[in-house]
Amino acid sequence: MAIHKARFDKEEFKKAVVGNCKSLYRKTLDEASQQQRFQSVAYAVKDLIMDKWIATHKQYDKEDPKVVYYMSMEFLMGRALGNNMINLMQYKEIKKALDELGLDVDEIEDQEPDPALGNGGLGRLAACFLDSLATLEYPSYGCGIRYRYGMFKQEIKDGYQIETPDDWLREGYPFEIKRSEYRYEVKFGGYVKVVKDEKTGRENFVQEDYRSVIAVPYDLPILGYGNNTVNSLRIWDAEPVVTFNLNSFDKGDYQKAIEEENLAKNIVEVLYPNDNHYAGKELRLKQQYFFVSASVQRAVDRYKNMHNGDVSKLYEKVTFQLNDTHPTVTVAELMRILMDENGLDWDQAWDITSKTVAYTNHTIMAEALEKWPIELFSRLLPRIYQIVEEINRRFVEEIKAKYPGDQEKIRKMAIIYDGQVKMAHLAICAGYSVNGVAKLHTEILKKQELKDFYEMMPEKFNNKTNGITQRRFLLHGNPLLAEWITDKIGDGWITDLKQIDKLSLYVDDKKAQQEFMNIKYKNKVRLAEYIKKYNGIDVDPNSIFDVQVKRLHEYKRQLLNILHVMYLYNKLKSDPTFDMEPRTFIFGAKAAAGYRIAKQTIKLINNVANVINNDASISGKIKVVFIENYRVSNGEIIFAAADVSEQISTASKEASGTGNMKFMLNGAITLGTMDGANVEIVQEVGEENAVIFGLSSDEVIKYENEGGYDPMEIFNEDQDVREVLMELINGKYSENDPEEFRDIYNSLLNFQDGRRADIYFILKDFKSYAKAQEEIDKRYKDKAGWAKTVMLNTAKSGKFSSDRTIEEYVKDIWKLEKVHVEM
Ligand code: GPQ
Repeated sequence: MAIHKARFDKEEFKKAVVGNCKSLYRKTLDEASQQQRFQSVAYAVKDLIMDKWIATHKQYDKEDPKVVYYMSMEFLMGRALGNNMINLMQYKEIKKALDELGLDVDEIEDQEPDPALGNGGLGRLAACFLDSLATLEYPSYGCGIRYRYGMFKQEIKDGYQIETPDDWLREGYPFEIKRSEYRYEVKFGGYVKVVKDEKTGRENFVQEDYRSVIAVPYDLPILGYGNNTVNSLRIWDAEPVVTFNLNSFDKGDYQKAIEEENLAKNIVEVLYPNDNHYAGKELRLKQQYFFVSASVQRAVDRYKNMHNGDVSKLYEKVTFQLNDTHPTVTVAELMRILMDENGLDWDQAWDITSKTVAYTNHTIMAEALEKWPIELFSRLLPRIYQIVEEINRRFVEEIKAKYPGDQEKIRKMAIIYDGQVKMAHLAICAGYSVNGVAKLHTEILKKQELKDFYEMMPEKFNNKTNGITQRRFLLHGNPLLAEWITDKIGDGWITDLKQIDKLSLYVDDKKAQQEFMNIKYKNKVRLAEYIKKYNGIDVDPNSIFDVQVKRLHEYKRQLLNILHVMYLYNKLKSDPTFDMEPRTFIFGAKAAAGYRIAKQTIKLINNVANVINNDASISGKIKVVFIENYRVSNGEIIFAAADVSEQISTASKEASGTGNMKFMLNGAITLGTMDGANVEIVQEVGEENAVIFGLSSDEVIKYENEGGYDPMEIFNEDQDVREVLMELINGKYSENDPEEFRDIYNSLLNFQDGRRADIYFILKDFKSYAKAQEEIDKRYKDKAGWAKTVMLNTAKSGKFSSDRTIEEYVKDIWKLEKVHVEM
């Protein structure tokens, strides 16, 4: 790839910063607050982006390339300033300019709120994909929602998670631009009137008596690394149709004006903080249709403008990728626009739609499946529901034709069944591609979860193993290692991560090992300082940094981790000769606000931390730290500092995982189950350079099909496990309320609320996990062996770049062509 490095005029840049401060705040830089300085710098950087952004879209208008619209309820972007400086290839130059202005680049970057318009892996994947698309010069739009409040901020008070609103727009977000010219009306409710056109005999469907909002887009620039491509992330805000609806007021329809005002305000108010979980809230369906309708209207209009108003070949230039089922109403909305607004008949519209929409599945967790009650769905989206009904009717006919007399197939595959609209079935039926996000996950989809669909339409199914962008998670997050790697093998890895394999040559080189471990040590010092500052806890950078950061979910088994810490602590206390490498167990996780047992687990981790960290008798052999408000920005610091990457989900449950890849890239060893992309990590790095434990996915699935296993047997036979479990309810970690962790205890041992005991096989895997942890301890004692292993993890991480993932989507699904932007 030809890397393009633009001229950078340092003096001009400095002038711009000073000028911005003056025009924005009427202040000199000295007088300005840190936030105001950040804003002044950010606007100066935005200026550097603007010409490229314009040039990119001019080029797209001229060449009329095929475009992918990445439809997602979530984009977990993380901070933009540093990333933009990097992708402009001007990080050092700008840092120098800031130095000369007396500004510290780290402090300035630290002023930016993390745009956190996502929950976890799914939203962060979308952000990595946008970075790769721009870097690889593929035309694309991210389409989403401009939530007024993103992912909540987490505070820990007295060991409990407290959620506070993420008011990320309070100071104004410097990188966005409002695009009032692209406003669209989105209609909700009312009823559908059928109007017969007397001349043509055609039936037209008209929505009446509806409420509507105006969708107004804001664009965020997405910079390619070292090129002139600047794509857009388009996030939609909602405004009332008329702010004070005088018209309606005059007509006495005051109520309607108020309702529309409220609809607009509520719709984009907040991101639902659920990860891998469907809550069935009406407002959530409104959010989905809101951004989908606006995005599809815009995409169709753009296409029509470029093709004389003729939509019949839309699929040649437009493709919509559905990031899970959340935007699946895209299917029906596109049908509606093609038929009701462009006069196509059903077959024409279906032909186009089913060549335009593709679907990615991100989970097999049953509780995540979106199944809207017909009552709600049809009341909110009457015309869309009609269309879904007709899609379903035709699909059921197809099923009948293929499997005559097989009622069971219809029950399992119909889009509408049992009073519910099943979004995954709609996405699969209408989509031209269905993909999973790691090899194992896709196999499970084909063999279990979506077996019937796979049998009926095998050609649609394919795998796209997830990836991450090395620009953020190594180049920006770990500058010391990035520089060292570039010294050794050149900078090709930045846009071609496969090249990082060249480091393999150095893994037995003592000097290189020493350098690599020195960098790891410095990164551990950086994290230790962060922990001291935000947690007030002293941790030893010479101890093993053993890290589990990800959303709190039972299937991810943070509980297994902390139970093992309790077990280790018991061992240390009871056996004075027990020898272990000092270990710092680091956790970071947000729990959905309504997820009780997840919140209890956070409290448990904090209470265990409290007891252990304050026990002088173990002389600091174990420390436990819960990092508050885990998010993209502190994640970058955490990945760089980790020795051990905890990827311990119940096998079969984690579709892919992407944190696992970030740790690997930064030189940590995976301690994990054979789940999600861990399987492929082990394949790349070699079994001997990971530590694997636990049931296989086949074993888990087999138990599940047989109705589970009996954790009581383990409780009765394994004294160590029993001791730890009793400590959950004897007040050892909850002096004030011995009952505090009763739910956790029960979840492991008792059938309750219609749920089997220990459905995530925590006790079943406990012994094998403890052994794996011993293995880690043993390996760490061998310094050279350890260095080699973690270096190999970095060296063998090439496959896990989102650049590779995107190239696969482009080749197999989207069929895009690169557009090179000259300046
Ligand atoms: N994932 Cl369905 C989420 O983060 N949120 C969700 O609502 C769903 C999936 C994750 C999934 O759990 C991880 O295993 C994947 O690595 C990630 O999506 C990206 O595919």
